[in-house]
Amino acid sequence: MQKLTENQVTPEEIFYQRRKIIQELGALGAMSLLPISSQAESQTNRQLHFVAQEKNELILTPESKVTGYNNFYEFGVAKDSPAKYASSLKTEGWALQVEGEVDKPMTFDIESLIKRLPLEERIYRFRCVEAWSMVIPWIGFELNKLLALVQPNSRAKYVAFETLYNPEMMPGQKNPFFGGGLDYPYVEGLTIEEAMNPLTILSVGLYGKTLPPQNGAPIRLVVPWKYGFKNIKSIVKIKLTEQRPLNTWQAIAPNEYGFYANVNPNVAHPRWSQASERVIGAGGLFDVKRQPTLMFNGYGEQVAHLYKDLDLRVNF
Ligand SMILES: Nc1nc2c(c(=O)[nH]1)N[C@H]1C(S)=C(S)[C@@H](COP(=O)(O)O)O[C@H]1N2
Ligand SMILES: [Mo]
Repeated sequence: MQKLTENQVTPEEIFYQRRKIIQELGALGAMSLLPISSQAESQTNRQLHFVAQEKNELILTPESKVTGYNNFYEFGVAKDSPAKYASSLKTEGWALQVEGEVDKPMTFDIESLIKRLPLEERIYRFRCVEAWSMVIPWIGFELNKLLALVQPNSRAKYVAFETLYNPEMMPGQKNPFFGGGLDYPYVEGLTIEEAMNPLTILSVGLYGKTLPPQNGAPIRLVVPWKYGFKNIKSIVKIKLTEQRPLNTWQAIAPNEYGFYANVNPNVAHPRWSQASERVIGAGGLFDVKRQPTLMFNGYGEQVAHLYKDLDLRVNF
Protein backbone atom coordinates (compact mmCIF):
# COMPACT_ATOMS: atom_id res chain seq x y z
CA MET A 1 0.00 0.00 0.00
CA GLN A 2 1.43 3.37 -0.91
CA LYS A 3 2.54 5.70 1.81
CA LEU A 4 1.20 9.22 2.11
CA THR A 5 3.82 11.78 1.24
CA GLU A 6 4.40 15.14 2.75
CA ASN A 7 2.67 17.36 0.24
CA GLN A 8 -0.50 15.29 0.13
CA VAL A 9 -1.18 15.38 3.77
CA THR A 10 1.05 17.10 6.23
CA PRO A 11 4.63 16.81 7.41
CA GLU A 12 5.08 13.26 8.54
CA GLU A 13 6.41 13.82 12.04
CA ILE A 14 3.34 15.86 12.85
CA PHE A 15 1.00 13.38 11.18
CA TYR A 16 2.36 10.50 13.21
CA GLN A 17 2.62 12.54 16.36
CA ARG A 18 -1.07 13.38 16.25
CA ARG A 19 -1.89 9.83 15.28
CA LYS A 20 -0.08 8.63 18.39
CA ILE A 21 -2.11 10.93 20.58
CA ILE A 22 -5.29 9.66 19.02
CA GLN A 23 -4.24 6.04 19.53
CA GLU A 24 -3.42 6.72 23.15
CA LEU A 25 -6.83 8.23 23.66
CA GLY A 26 -8.36 5.36 21.75
CA ALA A 27 -6.74 2.97 24.19
CA LEU A 28 -8.80 4.55 26.96
CA GLY A 29 -11.96 3.41 25.20
CA ALA A 30 -14.16 4.78 22.43
CA MET A 31 -15.72 7.52 24.50
CA SER A 32 -12.40 9.12 25.23
CA LEU A 33 -12.24 10.26 21.63
CA LEU A 34 -14.53 13.06 22.72
CA PRO A 35 -12.99 15.47 23.35
CA ILE A 36 -9.25 15.10 23.11
CA SER A 37 -7.73 16.81 26.10
CA SER A 38 -7.73 20.48 25.27
CA GLN A 39 -4.12 20.77 26.28
CA ALA A 40 -2.87 18.12 23.91
CA GLU A 41 -5.03 19.54 21.17
CA SER A 42 -3.97 23.14 21.38
CA GLN A 43 -0.37 22.01 21.60
CA THR A 44 -0.51 19.95 18.42
CA ASN A 45 -2.63 22.49 16.59
CA ARG A 46 -0.08 25.15 17.29
CA GLN A 47 2.66 22.93 15.90
CA LEU A 48 0.58 22.13 12.85
CA HIS A 49 0.01 25.76 12.03
CA PHE A 50 3.62 26.57 12.64
CA VAL A 51 5.00 23.86 10.39
CA ALA A 52 2.37 24.53 7.75
CA GLN A 53 3.30 28.17 7.48
CA GLU A 54 6.99 27.55 7.63
CA LYS A 55 6.91 25.04 4.77
CA ASN A 56 4.13 26.79 2.88
CA GLU A 57 1.95 23.75 3.28
CA LEU A 58 -1.69 23.18 4.06
CA ILE A 59 -3.10 25.63 6.56
CA LEU A 60 -6.07 24.34 8.51
CA THR A 61 -9.42 26.05 8.05
CA PRO A 62 -10.55 27.43 11.41
CA GLU A 63 -12.71 24.93 13.30
CA SER A 64 -15.53 27.47 13.56
CA LYS A 65 -15.77 27.55 9.74
CA VAL A 66 -15.51 23.77 9.33
CA THR A 67 -18.43 23.34 11.73
CA GLY A 68 -20.34 26.52 10.85
CA TYR A 69 -20.31 26.68 7.05
CA ASN A 70 -21.86 23.45 5.78
CA ASN A 71 -23.92 21.72 3.14
CA PHE A 72 -26.34 19.21 4.67
CA TYR A 73 -29.67 19.79 2.96
CA GLU A 74 -31.53 17.48 5.34
CA PHE A 75 -31.14 20.43 7.74
CA GLY A 76 -31.79 23.27 5.29
CA VAL A 77 -30.02 24.81 2.33
CA ALA A 78 -28.38 27.88 3.90
CA LYS A 79 -24.74 27.43 4.89
CA ASP A 80 -25.51 28.16 8.55
CA SER A 81 -28.65 25.95 8.70
CA PRO A 82 -26.92 22.64 9.53
CA ALA A 83 -25.11 24.19 12.52
CA LYS A 84 -28.43 25.64 13.69
CA TYR A 85 -30.68 22.63 13.20
CA ALA A 86 -28.62 19.42 13.10
CA SER A 87 -28.59 19.03 16.88
CA SER A 88 -31.93 17.21 16.38
CA LEU A 89 -29.91 14.32 14.91
CA LYS A 90 -29.66 11.58 17.53
CA THR A 91 -26.73 9.27 16.94
CA GLU A 92 -26.83 6.97 20.00
CA GLY A 93 -27.02 3.31 19.05
CA TRP A 94 -26.40 4.10 15.38
CA ALA A 95 -26.18 1.00 13.19
CA LEU A 96 -24.15 0.82 9.98
CA GLN A 97 -25.27 -1.98 7.71
CA VAL A 98 -22.84 -3.37 5.11
CA GLU A 99 -24.40 -5.74 2.56
CA GLY A 100 -24.72 -6.71 -1.09
CA GLU A 101 -21.95 -8.47 -3.02
CA VAL A 102 -19.94 -9.52 0.04
CA ASP A 103 -19.17 -12.87 1.63
CA LYS A 104 -19.83 -11.62 5.15
CA PRO A 105 -22.62 -9.02 5.39
CA MET A 106 -22.45 -7.29 8.77
CA THR A 107 -24.10 -4.61 10.84
CA PHE A 108 -21.77 -2.55 12.99
CA ASP A 109 -22.43 -0.25 15.86
CA ILE A 110 -20.17 2.75 15.56
CA GLU A 111 -18.57 2.50 18.98
CA SER A 112 -17.37 -1.05 18.50
CA LEU A 113 -16.24 -0.22 14.96
CA ILE A 114 -14.08 2.59 16.36
CA LYS A 115 -12.55 0.18 18.84
CA ARG A 116 -11.92 -2.41 16.15
CA LEU A 117 -10.27 -0.19 13.54
CA PRO A 118 -7.44 2.10 14.68
CA LEU A 119 -8.19 5.76 14.07
CA GLU A 120 -5.81 8.13 12.39
CA GLU A 121 -5.81 11.78 11.50
CA ARG A 122 -5.81 12.83 7.84
CA ILE A 123 -5.42 16.46 6.89
CA TYR A 124 -7.05 16.84 3.48
CA ARG A 125 -8.01 19.60 1.11
CA PHE A 126 -11.78 19.76 0.66
CA ARG A 127 -13.27 21.25 -2.52
CA CYS A 128 -17.00 21.84 -2.96
CA VAL A 129 -18.42 21.84 -6.51
CA GLU A 130 -19.63 25.38 -5.68
CA ALA A 131 -15.99 26.53 -5.94
CA TRP A 132 -15.08 27.02 -2.29
CA SER A 133 -12.49 25.07 -0.34
CA MET A 134 -11.22 24.21 3.12
CA VAL A 135 -8.42 22.16 4.73
CA ILE A 136 -9.84 19.81 7.35
CA PRO A 137 -8.15 17.59 9.95
CA TRP A 138 -10.36 14.49 9.80
CA ILE A 139 -10.21 11.50 12.10
CA GLY A 140 -11.18 8.15 10.69
CA PHE A 141 -10.03 4.94 9.04
CA GLU A 142 -9.55 3.77 5.49
CA LEU A 143 -12.75 2.47 3.91
CA ASN A 144 -10.76 -0.52 2.61
CA LYS A 145 -10.25 -1.63 6.24
CA LEU A 146 -14.01 -1.90 6.72
CA LEU A 147 -14.48 -3.62 3.35
CA ALA A 148 -11.84 -6.19 4.32
CA LEU A 149 -14.08 -7.24 7.23
CA VAL A 150 -17.08 -7.98 4.98
CA GLN A 151 -15.04 -9.47 2.10
CA PRO A 152 -16.37 -8.19 -1.23
CA ASN A 153 -16.92 -10.96 -3.80
CA SER A 154 -15.89 -10.91 -7.46
CA ARG A 155 -19.17 -9.26 -8.56
CA ALA A 156 -18.57 -6.20 -6.37
CA LYS A 157 -17.81 -3.43 -8.89
CA TYR A 158 -19.27 -0.46 -7.03
CA VAL A 159 -19.94 0.72 -3.50
CA ALA A 160 -23.23 2.51 -2.79
CA PHE A 161 -23.86 4.63 0.31
CA GLU A 162 -27.06 5.82 1.93
CA THR A 163 -27.76 8.53 4.53
CA LEU A 164 -30.29 8.06 7.32
CA TYR A 165 -33.91 8.58 6.30
CA ASN A 166 -35.79 10.01 9.27
CA PRO A 167 -38.08 12.98 8.52
CA GLU A 168 -38.76 13.47 12.24
CA MET A 169 -35.09 14.22 12.88
CA MET A 170 -34.35 15.73 9.48
CA PRO A 171 -36.72 18.59 8.64
CA GLY A 172 -35.45 18.83 5.07
CA GLN A 173 -36.78 15.34 4.39
CA LYS A 174 -40.20 16.33 5.60
CA ASN A 175 -40.51 19.64 3.79
CA PRO A 176 -39.20 19.74 0.20
CA PHE A 177 -38.87 23.52 0.31
CA PHE A 178 -36.68 23.35 3.42
CA GLY A 179 -34.70 20.41 2.02
CA GLY A 180 -33.89 21.93 -1.37
CA GLY A 181 -36.16 19.52 -3.25
CA LEU A 182 -33.65 16.65 -3.21
CA ASP A 183 -34.81 13.04 -3.31
CA TYR A 184 -34.15 11.49 0.09
CA PRO A 185 -32.45 9.49 1.40
CA TYR A 186 -29.29 11.10 0.03
CA VAL A 187 -27.27 8.45 -1.84
CA GLU A 188 -23.78 8.30 -3.29
CA GLY A 189 -21.45 5.82 -4.93
CA LEU A 190 -17.86 4.98 -5.82
CA THR A 191 -16.20 2.38 -8.01
CA ILE A 192 -14.63 -0.43 -5.99
CA GLU A 193 -11.17 0.84 -7.00
CA GLU A 194 -11.99 4.32 -5.66
CA ALA A 195 -13.37 2.80 -2.48
CA MET A 196 -10.24 0.70 -1.96
CA ASN A 197 -7.83 3.60 -2.54
CA PRO A 198 -5.95 4.39 0.69
CA LEU A 199 -6.95 8.07 0.49
CA THR A 200 -10.64 7.19 0.86
CA ILE A 201 -11.70 7.26 4.50
CA LEU A 202 -14.75 6.95 6.65
CA SER A 203 -14.54 9.81 9.10
CA VAL A 204 -15.86 9.76 12.66
CA GLY A 205 -14.27 12.98 13.87
CA LEU A 206 -12.54 16.23 13.08
CA TYR A 207 -10.29 18.61 14.98
CA GLY A 208 -9.62 15.87 17.51
CA LYS A 209 -13.27 15.36 18.50
CA THR A 210 -16.18 13.23 17.36
CA LEU A 211 -18.01 14.61 14.32
CA PRO A 212 -20.52 17.34 15.08
CA PRO A 213 -23.96 16.50 13.65
CA GLN A 214 -23.69 19.22 10.99
CA ASN A 215 -20.58 17.49 9.57
CA GLY A 216 -22.33 14.13 9.23
CA ALA A 217 -22.20 12.40 12.62
CA PRO A 218 -21.58 9.71 13.51
CA ILE A 219 -19.87 8.50 10.31
CA ARG A 220 -19.37 10.05 6.86
CA LEU A 221 -17.35 9.49 3.72
CA VAL A 222 -14.29 11.59 2.79
CA VAL A 223 -12.87 11.25 -0.75
CA PRO A 224 -10.47 14.18 -1.01
CA TRP A 225 -9.94 14.21 -4.80
CA LYS A 226 -13.67 14.52 -5.52
CA TYR A 227 -16.15 17.35 -5.19
CA GLY A 228 -17.76 17.74 -1.79
CA PHE A 229 -21.12 16.23 -2.70
CA LYS A 230 -19.52 12.76 -2.99
CA ASN A 231 -18.69 12.98 0.73
CA ILE A 232 -22.00 11.57 1.96
CA LYS A 233 -22.91 12.19 5.60
CA SER A 234 -24.56 10.25 8.44
CA ILE A 235 -24.32 6.89 6.65
CA VAL A 236 -26.59 3.99 7.66
CA LYS A 237 -26.01 1.65 4.73
CA ILE A 238 -23.14 0.59 2.49
CA LYS A 239 -24.00 -1.83 -0.31
CA LEU A 240 -21.57 -3.44 -2.72
CA THR A 241 -23.14 -3.76 -6.14
CA GLU A 242 -22.53 -5.03 -9.64
CA GLN A 243 -24.30 -2.08 -11.30
CA ARG A 244 -23.25 1.54 -10.97
CA PRO A 245 -25.43 3.13 -8.29
CA LEU A 246 -27.21 6.44 -8.64
CA ASN A 247 -26.05 9.50 -6.75
CA THR A 248 -28.45 12.15 -5.55
CA TRP A 249 -27.02 15.15 -7.39
CA GLN A 250 -26.60 13.33 -10.67
CA ALA A 251 -30.20 12.20 -10.43
CA ILE A 252 -31.44 15.76 -9.99
CA ALA A 253 -29.20 17.46 -12.63
CA PRO A 254 -27.23 14.97 -14.76
CA ASN A 255 -25.81 17.66 -17.03
CA GLU A 256 -24.29 19.49 -14.04
CA TYR A 257 -23.19 16.73 -11.65
CA GLY A 258 -21.68 13.44 -12.78
CA PHE A 259 -20.96 10.12 -11.15
CA TYR A 260 -17.21 10.66 -10.95
CA ALA A 261 -17.15 14.29 -9.78
CA ASN A 262 -13.35 14.38 -9.71
CA VAL A 263 -12.05 17.87 -8.95
CA ASN A 264 -10.97 19.19 -12.34
CA PRO A 265 -10.03 22.82 -13.00
CA ASN A 266 -10.22 22.19 -16.77
CA VAL A 267 -13.86 21.15 -16.94
CA ALA A 268 -16.23 23.99 -16.06
CA HIS A 269 -19.57 23.47 -14.41
CA PRO A 270 -22.22 24.58 -16.95
CA ARG A 271 -22.88 27.68 -14.83
CA TRP A 272 -19.44 28.58 -13.45
CA SER A 273 -15.70 27.99 -13.87
CA GLN A 274 -13.91 25.39 -11.75
CA ALA A 275 -10.45 26.88 -12.42
CA SER A 276 -10.19 28.56 -9.02
CA GLU A 277 -11.74 28.40 -5.58
CA ARG A 278 -12.64 30.68 -2.69
CA VAL A 279 -10.62 29.75 0.42
CA ILE A 280 -13.03 29.66 3.34
CA GLY A 281 -11.73 31.29 6.49
CA ALA A 282 -8.61 32.73 4.90
CA GLY A 283 -9.43 36.13 6.31
CA GLY A 284 -9.22 39.40 4.45
CA LEU A 285 -12.07 41.65 3.52
CA PHE A 286 -15.25 39.58 2.92
CA ASP A 287 -13.21 36.36 3.07
CA VAL A 288 -12.53 36.51 -0.66
CA LYS A 289 -9.08 34.98 -1.01
CA ARG A 290 -8.98 32.79 -4.13
CA GLN A 291 -6.46 30.19 -5.23
CA PRO A 292 -6.10 28.02 -8.34
CA THR A 293 -7.86 24.67 -8.16
CA LEU A 294 -5.57 21.65 -8.54
CA MET A 295 -6.27 18.63 -10.77
CA PHE A 296 -7.72 15.87 -8.58
CA ASN A 297 -7.59 18.49 -5.82
CA GLY A 298 -3.82 17.93 -5.60
CA TYR A 299 -3.99 14.14 -5.21
CA GLY A 300 -3.20 13.15 -8.81
CA GLU A 301 -0.11 11.18 -7.86
CA GLN A 302 -2.29 8.84 -5.83
CA VAL A 303 -5.38 8.59 -8.04
CA ALA A 304 -4.76 9.66 -11.64
CA HIS A 305 -4.06 6.03 -12.61
CA LEU A 306 -7.68 5.16 -11.81
CA TYR A 307 -8.84 7.29 -14.75
CA LYS A 308 -6.15 6.75 -17.37
CA ASP A 309 -8.63 5.24 -19.86
CA LEU A 310 -11.45 7.73 -19.22
CA ASP A 311 -12.31 10.92 -21.05
CA LEU A 312 -12.77 13.23 -18.07
CA ARG A 313 -14.83 15.70 -20.10
CA VAL A 314 -17.43 13.05 -20.75
CA ASN A 315 -17.05 11.30 -17.39
CA PHE A 316 -17.23 14.44 -15.23
N1 LIG B 1 -26.53 13.41 3.42
C1 LIG B 1 -25.91 14.45 2.87
N2 LIG B 1 -24.58 14.40 2.66
C2 LIG B 1 -23.93 15.46 2.10
C3 LIG B 1 -24.65 16.63 1.71
C4 LIG B 1 -26.05 16.66 1.97
O1 LIG B 1 -26.76 17.66 1.68
N3 LIG B 1 -26.64 15.56 2.56
N4 LIG B 1 -23.98 17.68 1.12
C5 LIG B 1 -22.71 17.36 0.43
C6 LIG B 1 -21.98 18.54 0.00
S1 LIG B 1 -22.57 19.36 -1.35
C7 LIG B 1 -20.82 18.95 0.61
S2 LIG B 1 -19.91 20.24 0.01
C8 LIG B 1 -20.33 18.27 1.83
C9 LIG B 1 -20.12 19.29 2.93
O2 LIG B 1 -19.47 18.71 4.03
P1 LIG B 1 -19.14 19.61 5.30
O3 LIG B 1 -20.37 20.38 5.64
O4 LIG B 1 -18.71 18.68 6.38
O5 LIG B 1 -18.03 20.55 4.88
O6 LIG B 1 -21.22 17.27 2.30
C10 LIG B 1 -21.82 16.48 1.29
N5 LIG B 1 -22.58 15.39 1.91
MO1 LIG C 1 -20.76 20.67 -2.13
